[in-house]
Amino acid sequence: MSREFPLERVRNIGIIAHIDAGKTTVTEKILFYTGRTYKVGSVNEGTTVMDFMDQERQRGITIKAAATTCYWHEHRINIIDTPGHVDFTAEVERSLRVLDGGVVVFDGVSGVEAQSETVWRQADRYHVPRICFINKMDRDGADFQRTIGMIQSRLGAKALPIQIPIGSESAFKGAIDLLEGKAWYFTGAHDAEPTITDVTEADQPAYLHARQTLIEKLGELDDEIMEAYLEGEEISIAELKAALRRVTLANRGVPVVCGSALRNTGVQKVLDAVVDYLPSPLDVPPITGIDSKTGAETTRPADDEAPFAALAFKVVTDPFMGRLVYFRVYSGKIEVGNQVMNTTRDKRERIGRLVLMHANHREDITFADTGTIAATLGLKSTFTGDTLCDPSNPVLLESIRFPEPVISIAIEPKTRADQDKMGEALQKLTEEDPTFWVRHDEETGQTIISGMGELHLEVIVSRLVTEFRVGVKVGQPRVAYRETITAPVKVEGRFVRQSGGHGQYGHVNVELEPLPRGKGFEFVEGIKGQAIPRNFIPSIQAGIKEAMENGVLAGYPVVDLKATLYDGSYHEVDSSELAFKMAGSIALKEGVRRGKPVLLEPIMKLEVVTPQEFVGDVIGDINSRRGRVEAMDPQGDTFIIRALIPLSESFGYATSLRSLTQGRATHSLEFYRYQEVSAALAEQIMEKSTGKK
Ligand SMILES: Nc1nc2c(ncn2[C@@H]2O[C@H](COP(=O)(O)OP(=O)(O)OP(=O)(O)O)[C@@H](O)[C@H]2O)c(=O)[nH]1
Ligand SMILES: [Mg+2]
Repeated sequence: MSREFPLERVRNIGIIAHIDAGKTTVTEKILFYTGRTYKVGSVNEGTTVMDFMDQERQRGITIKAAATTCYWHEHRINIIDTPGHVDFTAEVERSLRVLDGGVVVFDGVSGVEAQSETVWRQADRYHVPRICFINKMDRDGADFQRTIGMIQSRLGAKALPIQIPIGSESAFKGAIDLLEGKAWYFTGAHDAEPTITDVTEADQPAYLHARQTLIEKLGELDDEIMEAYLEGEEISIAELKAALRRVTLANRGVPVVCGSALRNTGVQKVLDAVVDYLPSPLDVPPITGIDSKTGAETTRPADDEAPFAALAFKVVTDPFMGRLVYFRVYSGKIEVGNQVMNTTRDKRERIGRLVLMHANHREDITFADTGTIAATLGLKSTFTGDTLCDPSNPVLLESIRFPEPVISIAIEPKTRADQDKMGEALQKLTEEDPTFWVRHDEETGQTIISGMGELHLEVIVSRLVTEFRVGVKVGQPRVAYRETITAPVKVEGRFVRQSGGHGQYGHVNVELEPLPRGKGFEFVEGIKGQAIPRNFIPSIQAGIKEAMENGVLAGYPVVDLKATLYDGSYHEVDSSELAFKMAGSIALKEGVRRGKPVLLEPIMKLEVVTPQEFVGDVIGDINSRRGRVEAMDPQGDTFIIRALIPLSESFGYATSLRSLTQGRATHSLEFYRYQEVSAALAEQIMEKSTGKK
């Protein structure tokens, strides 16, 4: 079967940005202009297609990434609209993992905000080529050039404006296309066609200057343009576009366009730029994975005829339909009824139904070919990050890594009936969200839920109540502290029992050393000779790991240490895996106790954008929360304050900032790193947590 859309005419893109930049508004307008919807959805009126969850519509923010497909100039564009709030970073992470290109949206007034920087770095990590859309050009204080400057200075990107705005703020009318040399005027009405005219006399100097600058900048990044430029040749529009495409695909530069999604200005030009400059599945390197038969690294080409390989990136439980597994096909093709191999879990699954997702609507399809982002119903054992592939050509693709939660609260069911429902609901929620963890505290009997921030947990609790109809009581937020050692130690772990008949014998010598922050756990097997038979070593490692789950100071997980097993002994008859596991655990506990243990607390990166008059109050408040101001930059009429602040001091920050600044400042909080807690404070924390336990 030939493809409806040749691969070179497919685009898989994500809309990424800081909270409130206008991603969902842009996406809604894209749906309208591509003919996907007949009415324009509005974030403010709660009528969006993409933000369809109750929680999203009520709060006016995106919580979950939503996918859709539309068509523009004979190209098929699969779009994922992602949330901007950092608490939902997992949604951005998994989207970037399966997308080929990104549209980064900026608020023309605030420019590059904290979370834009975070998603930009995430996109860098996945080598995702992107274009920038400077939105909200209609707002008071919008400034195209300043935002371009910030893209360069704050993101270190080579910004290549391919437009300049016509007018600004309330007089914003459209943009001049620097390649075509045409002016695009928009009336602001959603159903009016743009008027395309020659550049006016008055705008000529600005246009010519900007065009010249673009060609020079492009020349620095592309040899062909440089040559033509030096030869003094006239460079055609097609040549300029081709060069811009090369530069964008190689991640050497980013084309920039502008507009106002709310005022229906410039969105069509964003679509043009997506088609012109963002990659098709053929433009990105073939996906690499591990050949399950040989264990060697292998690749899978973007080709319908190649063996099927796909990555599951999202699981959603639909109350009516059951489990929906979203996946991206990297190679080959799958049809309804086919068997696939889940190489991550070594399980076979049958594809019962295939659907294309349009936010929460499903369109049944009979097959999914290379480059498609689709979902399937009925898979039982497939989870986020799993590989699905052709059973006769098994391959394992790299999974998706997610950050660990930093904040927890205890929740309790209100009634007995709520108890069972709560367990089931939490199970579904953890399946959907890899940054949401649930744990049962043995000592207090409480259920502890953990997530990325206060808003994250607040949304989960609201969903429990409204979506799953579970009555719950919620405790105070708690910090996910960690423990670690600060000095190297050598310790012995012995687990020896002689109780007539068969005894137990495990004996290990382990050296523990501190590792730098964020390094986790490392195990080194350094036994000389045959002190312990090899088959017991995995048990020792498992014993150490298990003991690390509960530290010695206040029972928090132990992190950032290296354990070297350097000696030990065994008994011909009495040694067992269990005995060695116990010995490993004993050694670890003893080692941590003697290795000058300390408590670590999560430190958050805080960024506040505030009118100048409140700068003093905001800084005073940060200082009183054990925070440290790192930088303060004026930006237009406002100030950006960057600070580090312990998570434990950040609870309720949104409310207190609102009252300090009459609601005129915005902020974002994001996990930065773990840091040692002072001895005095550690004392208090230990008292509290051991008291509670
Ligand atoms: N003035 C103006 N407001 C806009 C524009 N685009 C969006 N907005 C408004 O900005 C607010 C946020 O828009 P959204 O589209 O929800 O932003 P978002 O980036 O999707 O936000 P999150 O998904 O929560 O990160 C809404 O009130 C929009 O109406 C624009 O071009 N001009
Ligand atoms: Mg949104």
